[in-house]
Amino acid sequence: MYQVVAVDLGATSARVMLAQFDPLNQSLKLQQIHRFANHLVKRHGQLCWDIEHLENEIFTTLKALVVKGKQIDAIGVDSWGVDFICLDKLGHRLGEAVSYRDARTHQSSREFCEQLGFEKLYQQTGIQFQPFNTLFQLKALSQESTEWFDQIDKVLMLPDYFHYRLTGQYHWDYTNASTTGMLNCHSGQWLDELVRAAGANPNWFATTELPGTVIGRWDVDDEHSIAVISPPTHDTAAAIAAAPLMNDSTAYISSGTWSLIGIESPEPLTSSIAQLANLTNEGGANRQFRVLKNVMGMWLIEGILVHWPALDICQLCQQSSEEKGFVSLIDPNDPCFINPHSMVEAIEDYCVSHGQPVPQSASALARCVFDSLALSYRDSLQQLEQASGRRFNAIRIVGGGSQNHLLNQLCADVCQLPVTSGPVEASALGNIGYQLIGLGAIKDAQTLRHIIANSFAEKSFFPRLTPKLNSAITRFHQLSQVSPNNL
Ligand code: LRH
Repeated sequence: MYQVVAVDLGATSARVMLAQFDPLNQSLKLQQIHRFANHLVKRHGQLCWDIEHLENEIFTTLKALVVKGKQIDAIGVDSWGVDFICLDKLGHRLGEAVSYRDARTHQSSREFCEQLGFEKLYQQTGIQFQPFNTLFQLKALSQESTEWFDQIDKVLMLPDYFHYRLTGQYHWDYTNASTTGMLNCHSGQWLDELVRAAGANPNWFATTELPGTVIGRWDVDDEHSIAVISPPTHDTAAAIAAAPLMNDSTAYISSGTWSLIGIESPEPLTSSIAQLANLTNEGGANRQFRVLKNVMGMWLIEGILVHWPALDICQLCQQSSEEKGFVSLIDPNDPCFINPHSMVEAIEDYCVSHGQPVPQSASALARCVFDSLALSYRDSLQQLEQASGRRFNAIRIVGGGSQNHLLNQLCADVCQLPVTSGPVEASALGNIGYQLIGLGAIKDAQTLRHIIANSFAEKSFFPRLTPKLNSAITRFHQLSQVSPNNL
């Protein structure tokens, strides 16, 4: 029996999961050890991650597991992409872990991108335009005249920072490095010229490595030392690695704070169609490309729930399933939703400015979001079909958001495709799976998917006839003009 721990950091909630893998029966069991809130904090006028809080929760939980006498064969950390930490020569942290939701890049990113020529950039990196790509964050940092800027010796993506804190080793995981927008998508190498253009130094980074690599050991105390094995450290890469995708005609949605909707492809898709649709080509755990579209996901719902603290997501979904559908619609990717002062006001203002009724309750607001997300999935699927030349006949939804039966059903209805949901803990499972591959306990990526498919429950949703669908699609298209200007 193997026991492996995944630290899976989400933008709003983080968890430490313990997995047991039985090699004889090829079965995997997952247990939640600890779940804790993750939140943004304001530091020196910037929105940052509370890095001390995260580190404290991680180390306390891991130590408690060891003290309880749990045999642990390996540990690995994954988190959201693009964000990083700077270190000095001695390995000390410089500054804060500024969040991608901070506005520091929102103006300048577009200018910088135009200066570099987005088409050339896209051809080289295959990475979508998002104002928060690491490339633009580094540019903003280099222009901030921070007093410690000259002391930067290394830049680590967030999960690799925690790996470093555990092992003392520096490591750059390929999947997360691909989200920086600074890797050549064909060679997987850092584009030094681009790194320099961002005001950064190519020496701050080293060669990326594939998931499954042993990074080092965490010496807990005199008696205990545990291997630290790199998972796909980008949570989306981990989630897709755990999605039981068995053929090319199934599209996936990794549903959480974001809805990442896409396909796997052996090569990057960088045609003008893909560029116009702002599809990204992120590095997959299994050397495939994750060709996908970022759609603003549960972030919108989390923003609504802030205003109704007594409501939980299950109650909200139940109530919104009783609301009339397709009354008011939003473009979920409109930049006004990336970090509004109030999500409710942002949705209300959007409805007013687009001549639609203002939703009058939490459930009506949520229904507006769910309908709009499903419509947005439909458009994204069409863009993916155009860019890849494939036809989809099914959708697999994984991640925390896959527990939302209302959204799963709406997705099936609006896309007119069967939907299968699960596993819920996809990123933790992808994390664990690649540690087990690293340990030699699981043969390869495909075997991992079979093991996950056989070990965890799934649920099916079949498309139903939806009377107001066509007019809703037309109205939605009037709102969301497909353009890379949209986030
Ligand atoms: C999802 C995610 C997504 C990125 C965003 C920053 O958690 O990693 O893939 O685009 O966060």
